[in-house]
Amino acid sequence: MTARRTSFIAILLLAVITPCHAEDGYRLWLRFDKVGDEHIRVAYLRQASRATVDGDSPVLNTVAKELTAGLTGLLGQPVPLVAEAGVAPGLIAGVWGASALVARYVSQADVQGLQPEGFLITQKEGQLIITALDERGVLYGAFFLLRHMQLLEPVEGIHILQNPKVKLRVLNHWDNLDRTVERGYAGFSIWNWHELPEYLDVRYTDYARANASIGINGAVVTNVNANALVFRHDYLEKAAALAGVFRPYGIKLYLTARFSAPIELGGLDTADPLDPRVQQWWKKKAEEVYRLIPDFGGFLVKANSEGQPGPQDYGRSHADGANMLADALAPFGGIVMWRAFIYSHEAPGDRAKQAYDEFVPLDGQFRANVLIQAKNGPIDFQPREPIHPLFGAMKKAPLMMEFQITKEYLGQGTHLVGLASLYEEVLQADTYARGKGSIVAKVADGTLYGQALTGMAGVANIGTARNWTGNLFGQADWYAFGRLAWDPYLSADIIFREWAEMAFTHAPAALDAIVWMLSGSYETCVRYMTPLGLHHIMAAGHHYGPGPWVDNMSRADWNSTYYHRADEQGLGFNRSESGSGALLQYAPGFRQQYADMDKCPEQYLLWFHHVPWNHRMHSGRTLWEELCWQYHQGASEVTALREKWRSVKAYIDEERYEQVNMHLAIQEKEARWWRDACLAYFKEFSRMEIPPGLEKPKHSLEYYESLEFPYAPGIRPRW
Ligand code: BDP
Repeated sequence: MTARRTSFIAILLLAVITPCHAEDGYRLWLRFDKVGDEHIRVAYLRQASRATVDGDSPVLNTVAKELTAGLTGLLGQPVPLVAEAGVAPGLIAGVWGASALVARYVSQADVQGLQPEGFLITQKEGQLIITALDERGVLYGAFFLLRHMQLLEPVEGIHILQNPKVKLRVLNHWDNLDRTVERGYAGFSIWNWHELPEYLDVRYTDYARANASIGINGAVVTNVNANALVFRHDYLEKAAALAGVFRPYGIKLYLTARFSAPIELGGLDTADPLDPRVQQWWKKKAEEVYRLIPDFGGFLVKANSEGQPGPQDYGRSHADGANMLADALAPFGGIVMWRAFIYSHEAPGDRAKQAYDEFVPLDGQFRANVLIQAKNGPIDFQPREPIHPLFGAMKKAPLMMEFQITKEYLGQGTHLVGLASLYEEVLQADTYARGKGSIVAKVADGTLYGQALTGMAGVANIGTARNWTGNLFGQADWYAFGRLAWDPYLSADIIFREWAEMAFTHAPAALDAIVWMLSGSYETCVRYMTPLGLHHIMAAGHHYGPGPWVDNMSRADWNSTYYHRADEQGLGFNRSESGSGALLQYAPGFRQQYADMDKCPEQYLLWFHHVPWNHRMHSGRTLWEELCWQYHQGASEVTALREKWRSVKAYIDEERYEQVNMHLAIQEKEARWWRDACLAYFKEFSRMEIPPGLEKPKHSLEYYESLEFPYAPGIRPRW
């Protein structure tokens, strides 16, 4: 090959892989750029160059809008909406039973197996049909088809029937009415209460469509640390305006209910759930809410936890409190999501045991429209926790999984950590509640005990940042949550690939690299933050960065030292039978795996055991050596992440490339900070040196302890 030809080919190649316009991440995974592969584009054109949406309603109009816009983008030419696709091949969407046009092609037998919100996509007599038993199903079918095409999958002979496995797929916004976001790392709240209800920011619509595209059907728009004010009529009108934007996208609006609202807002002298005046206040409030928002979803409640008011203030139980609210909502079809994230003021024994101790005895006492919402682990969204003992233990009340999408304890806004791996690990974990195979996904979808009402919640990572999530890769976590709420059995790697392909590129080399980054990043983060079952060793307050030395908080169980229990003998929290006994809250099959220090899977070793520093690990290293090794390994894996990202530069637009690049540089620095600060601290107890070949901490322990971060999100500067 001549030099001229080589350089010509190089220029050509460059032209093909160099994106022509800058991107800022706003479009998320819904970019719908023209399909580059001509064969595939022509095949799509043959089938979907025109579309008919049979029916006229807000949701079906959304279907029409999304299909025509998405297809127009993908096909690179206007895809008109026609009255009837008719003779020539086209796309038809409509509700089965309501659409005569759909009925022409799809029989009763074809829709066997469809459930509410599920959809069928099939090809009949040259027509591509999307149908469902209800409008939401058609909407999800439309978005599924668009994703299918974004992923360049063939439509020829397509036949897909899907039902959501979980009924309530809900984002929890920890957004305050003053627009600050508790544990939010992407700017301020997107809800502009000041300008609502008149001004409807286009973001509300874009937010709703992003959610609908992944099957999310509910949004709690206010913080669990709730403000009663949101139930004042003017606020409710504002909330109603938001609900109006969400409705055509199949999303219900929910609010957090402050338990003491009857006092603060209603002027009563009590919020006792058994007091008829209190019950009446909530009933009236529910009526008012439903007058304004006829499809209002219900309440999310944090009660008697971290200082929030609750039924126990009046000597009543969680069931009394939840049922009172459930009764107020029941006439309108509303539900209560009652949180199990509670730990008492008195802080007795092991905090990990408290939710189980309080909730299991109440199982069977909750109304049918109450779900118990539990975090994935028994403490608090730590980088890695064993599953919450409530999973599998609540046999009657539906247990709703709460994942954190915002990365409060996993690097906040600066770290790339693919949370789908964490979610997958939890959902695939075996509770052994009904023998082997009783995995958490079966609790989530209700099949373990046959619960009809099921739900999954994710604490949102969305804010005013132009790219929605601040850290661009946070979009993958939002996406993953939606996909897993729809189907908790999906694998993380499939989700990573879908997202990377839609958000970035089809180029195999780049795609492999991005998926590689995402799929290893969770383990990496655990290694440089809390390896081997360590937990809750972050800095106090803002939770940014390491703080294993924290020991002066007002509550014992807010201190890191309470959790790691480092001493001259060893490290870790003995939760076995000889310790706090937390392990006994799990089913026998589960217990067996963790009871013996020598056999306990090492990822949870220090969660369940206090382990001598010279304990021999599976690797042959001592605990101390292994700890050092894990921290170093984690930090060096971040360096590898950075290198990998560099390898995709040619395939990514400059703007997003740089966004990620800058964050990775911070992550690398912070991973080393975690490593060095933690090892400098634990070294004081092990009294052993950092093993040869591994870097020693850069600074003294005093240095790490002295660091302050007045600018960290979630803290008010003191100066
Ligand atoms: C903790 C957060 C705190 C939340 C709490 C909760 O630090 O801000 O209010 O969880 O879930 O992790 O209620």
